Amino acid sequence: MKLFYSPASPYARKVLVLAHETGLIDRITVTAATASPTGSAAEVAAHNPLGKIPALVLEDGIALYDSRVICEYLDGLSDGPHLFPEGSARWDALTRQALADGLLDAALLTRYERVLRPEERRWEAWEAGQTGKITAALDRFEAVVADMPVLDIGTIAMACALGYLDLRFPDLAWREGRPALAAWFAVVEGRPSMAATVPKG
Ligand code: GSH
Repeated sequence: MKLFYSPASPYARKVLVLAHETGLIDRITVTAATASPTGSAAEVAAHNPLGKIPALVLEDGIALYDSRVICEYLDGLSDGPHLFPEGSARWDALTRQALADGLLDAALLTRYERVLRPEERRWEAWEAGQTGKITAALDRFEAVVADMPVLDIGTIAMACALGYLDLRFPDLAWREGRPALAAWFAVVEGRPSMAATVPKG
């Protein structure tokens, strides 16, 4: 299986962390590719019409996207631990994944606004709105972190989201006022799956 990814992409990191945790990492060949709202690598667009990464191309040429679909597919292949729980725990895990991905969507939109949009066209209220979504998601995580399972797709998504904030938004100082979340992340980022996928770029 071939994974189009970028070393800075938190969504691609989710896939890689899950692949490490389920023992599937050796079955995946990673290919670095660029993706941007203003133009993505042709090879990415050839597999994902949205031009976004991650995209996973299977042995038979079928492409899977987005990160949620890829993670669930890989989890289904796993003979070891399963990170998409069954029963009522499933909806809790999927909702935490949605919250973490939503935090990331707001962070990515802010990043694109800061880096790609010409300065004279930037809209402060719009960036403030995205930052509000990020901080509201962080506050919710602070409130629920003590009751979370050690590892499921929701906690992986959260860990990747926090790692992305450290990479791109140190100015946000997300640990301030969120001691439980900070302590949780300090432990999680020490897992071999997280240490092997520290974002760069
Ligand atoms: N919902 C998607 C997922 O979970 O995979 C989001 C993927 C995404 O936005 N990836 C970014 C991207 O490809 C890179 S981190 N951006 C290019 C674009 O927005 O066109």
